[in-house]
Amino acid sequence: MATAIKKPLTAAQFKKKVLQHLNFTSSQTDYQQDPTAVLRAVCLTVNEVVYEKLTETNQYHKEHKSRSINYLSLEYLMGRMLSNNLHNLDLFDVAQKAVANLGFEIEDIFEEGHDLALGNGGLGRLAACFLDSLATMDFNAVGYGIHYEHGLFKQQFHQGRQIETPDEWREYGNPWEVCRPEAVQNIPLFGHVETIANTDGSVKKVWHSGQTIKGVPWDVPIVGYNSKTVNVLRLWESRASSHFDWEQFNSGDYQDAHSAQNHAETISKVLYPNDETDAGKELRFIQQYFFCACSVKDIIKRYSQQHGNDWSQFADKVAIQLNDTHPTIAILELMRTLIDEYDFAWLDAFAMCRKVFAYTNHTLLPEALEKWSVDLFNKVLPRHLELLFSINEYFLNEEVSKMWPGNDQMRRRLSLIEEGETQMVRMAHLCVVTSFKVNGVAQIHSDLVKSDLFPEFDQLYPEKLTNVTNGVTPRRWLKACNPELSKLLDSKVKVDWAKDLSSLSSVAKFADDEKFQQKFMAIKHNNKIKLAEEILASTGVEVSPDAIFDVQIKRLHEYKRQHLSFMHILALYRRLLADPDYDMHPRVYIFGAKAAPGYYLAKEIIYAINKVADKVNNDDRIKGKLKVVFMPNYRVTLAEKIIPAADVSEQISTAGKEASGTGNMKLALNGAVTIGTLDGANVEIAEEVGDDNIFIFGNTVDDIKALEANGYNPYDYYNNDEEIKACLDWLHTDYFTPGKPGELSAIAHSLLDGGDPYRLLADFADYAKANIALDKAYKDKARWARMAIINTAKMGKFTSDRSIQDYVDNIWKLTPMSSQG
Ligand code: NBG
Repeated sequence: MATAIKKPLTAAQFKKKVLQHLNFTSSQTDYQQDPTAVLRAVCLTVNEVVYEKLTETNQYHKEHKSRSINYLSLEYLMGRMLSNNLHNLDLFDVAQKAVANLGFEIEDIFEEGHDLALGNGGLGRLAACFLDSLATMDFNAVGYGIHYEHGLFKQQFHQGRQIETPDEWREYGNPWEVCRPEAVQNIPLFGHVETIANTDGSVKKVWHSGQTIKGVPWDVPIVGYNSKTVNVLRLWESRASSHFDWEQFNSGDYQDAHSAQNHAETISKVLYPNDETDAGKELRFIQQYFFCACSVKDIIKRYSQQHGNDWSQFADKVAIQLNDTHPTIAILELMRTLIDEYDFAWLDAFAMCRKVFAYTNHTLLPEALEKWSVDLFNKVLPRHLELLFSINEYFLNEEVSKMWPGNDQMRRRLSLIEEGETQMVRMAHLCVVTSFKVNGVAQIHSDLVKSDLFPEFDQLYPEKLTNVTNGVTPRRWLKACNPELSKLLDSKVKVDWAKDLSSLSSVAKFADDEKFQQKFMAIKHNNKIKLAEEILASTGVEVSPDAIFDVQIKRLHEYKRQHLSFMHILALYRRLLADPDYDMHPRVYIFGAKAAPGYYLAKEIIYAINKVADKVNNDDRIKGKLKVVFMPNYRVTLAEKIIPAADVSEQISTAGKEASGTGNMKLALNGAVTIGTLDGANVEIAEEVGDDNIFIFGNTVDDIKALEANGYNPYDYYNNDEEIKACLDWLHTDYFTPGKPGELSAIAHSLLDGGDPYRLLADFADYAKANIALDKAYKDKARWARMAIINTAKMGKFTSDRSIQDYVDNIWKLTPMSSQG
């Protein structure tokens, strides 16, 4: 199993197959004019290899009755698939040659592909990295999610403001997915519960649903890197169960005949575009239930195919990971199924759930901790609500009251139901109570989950709360996106670093080697030239690859503090205006970020950055020392272009707010040096690279707590720091928005009268100071090269393979294919 896989096709064979697909699948003989047709034919060719391996993988796990991990996530940010699949199958060179023979550059063919953007940000991209690692490490895993018709919106800027347009990723089909009619599920919703008395005095509950939705699965194959495995990502699409009402249609009521179908199909129509916060909408709740119910039914079906009606091994064979609280209803669905459909006793069903589910927490932000009203639950899922109440009763009486006898306050605090004007269900509490493990996503975050978020639960269940630090796949985030650097690393590292990332640490010994430094930095420079071209094409701004490329790419959120960097840009601009010879190496600030469409201040921040960019980029007085670009439509594919070209990685969230971050890992892996706070995984990155190779600044979690205990007042900073005052006052003028004073005031308001909720002003001075140190370090070429090399060399810990191994060892207890014999 572990041996290298032999190339399944030669370039000549590959080309022949592509031509066959062009001829016989697409009937496209005039392909020279049609790179899209070539892309499709190449994908179909790759699929021949992929599906053969998928069949073998399935066969193997069937024979071995392998334990499986079932990853439930409402989001998967897959990006494009072709380049990744070619690398993972070791067919990249073959395909490149074959396509060149047909008269195309492989990169141009890639450009024809759509991103699978079925996610918002970190959480969705993490799920995608985990699927890559699970397949690479030969684990039996299925990802479950929703087949959204529209993924994350496309972003454009109109006079500096964000405009959203729908994402049409599969308008003309998606070559990577296959529909599985044999695995369709029917999902009941609404209705009421009937209580039927049995002759023995017990009762049976029967849920009479008001509507049934059909769940149609689409499978996207997940190809492991240099492994035997192809797993699947199974995405559910909703359809009306009775497809079309012909009777109604024949009676002339055309509109109504359609409406049930439209209503049902709405469920998988669109991804909710909120990153950390939740909309709390009925449709979102139904989305969650729909996909959980389809997935639980599918998991049970797969199990039954091997074990029939013998439930004794279920918990040994099945683990279900909940990616945040979004799929929590899966717990109640399994409870319901076991009790109502398989006659389990309540306690046995509950015990089973507690052996099967594990939950990952991805944020401490209170607004992101999901709550659903009891009324909504009752309307959509009346039977599940009953079960929820029964779990709560058991939990409060048998566990909370035994641990804290007579403590009603504790019962109220821990209850699965929040009492108030409207009763709300606390989904995170249900997760913690019913899961066998709960993990945070970086050490500092997991510590805060224990100490600040769930301290009582940690007392109640001492072994349950744990940490698994996030990671990223080095296949996509180094090998595929940065081919030149990958080749350089290949020349120095004897083993396959893409599968064993810690082996890169051996490169650290070349950190002071002048020749190696030159090669490393020449690659960075080339990548910067390419990005400069992309910047020119997408923003019209010309930037010099000799400048520092300072990158901040992530969702737009106040806690991530893009506006801290923005404030610092204003400060630099002021310094340059006051003294055009102000000593700084030229710097290009590169932003990429989408704001949730309803997030007012986030959109104002985008607007402000764009307006300041217009001014700064066209101001000859500052001699091109400062440039600012906001690249539109940030997404996985754009990240793959920006990251290899970054010199500086901005990771400047308020300490305690960013659970982990994963962009921080990708950037450092590609030789960018971090300027960041002691937050999320930055803390562990600093431990790995050492203090000399990172710029840490700002208040720590404890400092922030102390600041708040003393009564935080942003005006203290405004009144005492001339630069802060000048920059904030500037925003009220029309300097950046001629004729329209005050257009950028919203940021200043939020930082002053709004109380500066993310303590930006408290970190400003130290951030500015760290930037001076950074500027100085960059001017020393050898020193900077050393820092960049060390960053790449020391990222071994942050491969998602290590994260998955941690999950496997501490939570899932799986055995890979290779070790099962
Ligand atoms: C995000 C955190 C990030 C973290 C990713 C992946 C959500 C709700 N949370 O810090 O903000 O890296 O999850 O764990 O998207």
